Amino acid sequence: MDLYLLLHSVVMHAMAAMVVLVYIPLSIPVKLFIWALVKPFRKEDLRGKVVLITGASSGIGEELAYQYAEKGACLALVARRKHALEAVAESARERGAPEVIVLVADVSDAEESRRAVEETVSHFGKLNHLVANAGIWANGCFDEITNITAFTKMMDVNFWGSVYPTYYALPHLKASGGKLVVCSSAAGTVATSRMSLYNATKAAQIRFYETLRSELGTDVGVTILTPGYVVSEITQGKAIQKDGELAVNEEWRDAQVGVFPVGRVETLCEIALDSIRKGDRYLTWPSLYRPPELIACIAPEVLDWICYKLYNTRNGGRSLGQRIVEATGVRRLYPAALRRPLIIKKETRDGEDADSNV
Ligand SMILES: NC(=O)c1ccc[n+]([C@@H]2O[C@H](COP(=O)([O-])OP(=O)(O)OC[C@H]3O[C@@H](n4cnc5c(N)ncnc54)[C@H](OP(=O)(O)O)[C@@H]3O)[C@@H](O)[C@H]2O)c1
Ligand SMILES: *[C@@H]1O[C@H](CO)[C@@H](O)[C@H](O)[C@H]1NC(C)=O
Ligand SMILES: CC(=O)N[C@H]1CO[C@H](CO)[C@@H](O)[C@@H]1O
Repeated sequence: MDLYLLLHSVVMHAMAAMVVLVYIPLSIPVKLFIWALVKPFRKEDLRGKVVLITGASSGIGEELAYQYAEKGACLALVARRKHALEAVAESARERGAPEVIVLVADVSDAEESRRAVEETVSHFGKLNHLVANAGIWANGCFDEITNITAFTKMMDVNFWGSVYPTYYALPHLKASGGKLVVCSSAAGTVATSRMSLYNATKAAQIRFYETLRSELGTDVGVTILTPGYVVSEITQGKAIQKDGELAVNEEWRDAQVGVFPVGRVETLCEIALDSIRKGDRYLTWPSLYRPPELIACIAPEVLDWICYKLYNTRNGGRSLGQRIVEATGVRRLYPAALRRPLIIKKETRDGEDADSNV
């Protein structure tokens, strides 16, 4: 038995060595060739394609809807705020979407996710892309949380809220040879202080969709988006607070974002849609979040050290990051939208004003 185990171990290590020494050098020119001369000329034509986007009432989901609209796709927009969705639908029509429907659903509920997918397919007769984008954010140090059980809802929305629609959409995507797109986060690939639970929900998404991709083969393409900070209600400060309530907290947002730039959501979505149409496996934007992944892989202790130095507040209650932000006034470089206070628009399922759905 020991010998059998040893044999497998040797084979696995030899295989890894072959990948590094033989496969990588040989595949680089081929990949470069495909990247430069094949993919740019074989982008998917989206005219008449049917795309379901979750979390389309604001931020990244909203902007992706406009980008798809400009390419002539038909849209099914899903979120909980009806009025906000209807406003996005109207703009999407103006920007070229032949047909847009609005579906109010909470994606953390399996039955509501099923209904959203089925209504899309019964309306349009098919489904070509599912964009699982809906998500909520939380930041702050783990040991500052005062109501831990309130954080399970972030897993329910970010992880299960992607998995449920995916489950119900998969048969239709297989039938159309379609694509799955998931909006994870750069926080899912590298350890980032103050985001342990959020990062865990995002890492869970990545692992899930990577595994699914290996099960699906070439039937359905899977593109995993791992954006860094971009302007949206999340970076305007909307997050689950340490007591478990969803609220806007700009001070915590500043402590989190610190010196990092906050990108334009339009640029992210333009680049993301290009990537989706080319069938890329991953897209990380802004590209400054790519090197940390490499560091996390080969020297995790370096990243831990930097994060700890930048974010820990054991030295007088303000982290180094916060002190740099204050000393340099870098906050002035934040996009204007981040300096305007965000009022979370609350409404009931029927579009009435309410305070219960955040
Ligand atoms: N902004 C960033 O810097 C950044 C960076 C990396 C990754 N991301 C990820 O990008 C995705 C989109 O976020 P965003 O930045 O665009 O923030 P956002 O403006 O807050 O948008 C989040 C969207 O998700 C929807 N949503 C939340 N809970 C839902 C639920 N239970 N059921 C259905 N829809 C729900 C919201 O609509 P309703 O409230 O109307 O339901 C909203 O449309 C998230 O997965 C986020 O984690 C964002
Ligand atoms: C903690 O959050 C949960 C879920 O939101 C809630 O049911 C519970 O009442 C909260 N507990 C306290 C002590 O606030
Ligand atoms: C996928 C991944 O790298 N997740 C990271 C999330 O954050 C924790 C702790 O901060 C890290 O240990 C994980 O590696």
